[in-house]
Amino acid sequence: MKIVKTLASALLASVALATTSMACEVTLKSSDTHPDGYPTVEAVKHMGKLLEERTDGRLCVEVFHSAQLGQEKDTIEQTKFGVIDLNRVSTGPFNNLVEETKVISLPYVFKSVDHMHTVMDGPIGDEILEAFVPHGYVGLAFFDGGSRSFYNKVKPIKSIDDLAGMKVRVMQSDIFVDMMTALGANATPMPYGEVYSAIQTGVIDGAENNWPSFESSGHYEVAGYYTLDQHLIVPEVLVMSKISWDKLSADDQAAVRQAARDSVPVMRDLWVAREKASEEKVRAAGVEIVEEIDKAPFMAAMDSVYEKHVTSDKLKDLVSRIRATD
Ligand code: GTR
Repeated sequence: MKIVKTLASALLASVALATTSMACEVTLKSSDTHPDGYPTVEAVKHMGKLLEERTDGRLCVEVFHSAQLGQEKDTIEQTKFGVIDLNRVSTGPFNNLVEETKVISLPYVFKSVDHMHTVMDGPIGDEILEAFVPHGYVGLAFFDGGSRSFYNKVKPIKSIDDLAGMKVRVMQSDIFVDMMTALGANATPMPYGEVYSAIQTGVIDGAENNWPSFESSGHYEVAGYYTLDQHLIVPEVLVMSKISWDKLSADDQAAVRQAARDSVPVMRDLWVAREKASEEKVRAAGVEIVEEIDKAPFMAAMDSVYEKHVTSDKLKDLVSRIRATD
């Protein structure tokens, strides 16, 4: 009896598999460092549903969440080689590869999240998406990453002076290393997935991120002080491997691009809700939050970062156009 049951379920499973692969001629493999349910993961799943409907099931997307395919820097490389088709990452780890992404990773370059939306939804956003192509990626859409602030396990940061000598993890980009140096701290670039245990064991004192990442990563469990200095508003990006892209017909390419664009408003709604829920969870856990902080000295300290990184005419022009956008 047991054997019959096992055989029957094996048969059912193979029928299910066959149905899936018959329905989807091409299943695009998509990477995300965040867990299932996180706004970026859900937005790419939504994009996949739209694509499946609009191509009569020819194109599907499978999202590998929770860094199943690796940490961001490694997945960015694998995407270039077409091992991964789609990748949702912060634009930070792209800074050393695609020069134009540097301008949207600069501290305090955006006045607010609304300002970031206006810039990224307009011609500057399109120009930066285009800039990925010569490097082996097709930029499809920008997602939200809220604003990032400092957290640590040692003490509440109430001014720049409190950061002096602190070991703070940053994303792997020279801009963020220089940002921490300018603030008098010791920058430790490391992959996101290593941050929890690095704080726990004291390898670093803290890191920086938005509410949803601070919460979903569990970093708030080991870093009890969060200061809302909002030094970075870094958009996130969904890219496709140019190798995978070139295998698609022009119609399918257009469908991918449109589905990605249509996932943006969905992502933004999910983001607003998740920010609120994460904030509530972190506050309820007893994390000490420094709400009011004079940002002026933090902003003034960033002059050296701009001087070092905004050197070409192209980047200077982009920065001044971002600043001139209302
Ligand atoms: C998150 C972002 C991730 C990753 C992470 C990090 O806010 O969504 O893509 O970049 O930060 O700090 O590495």
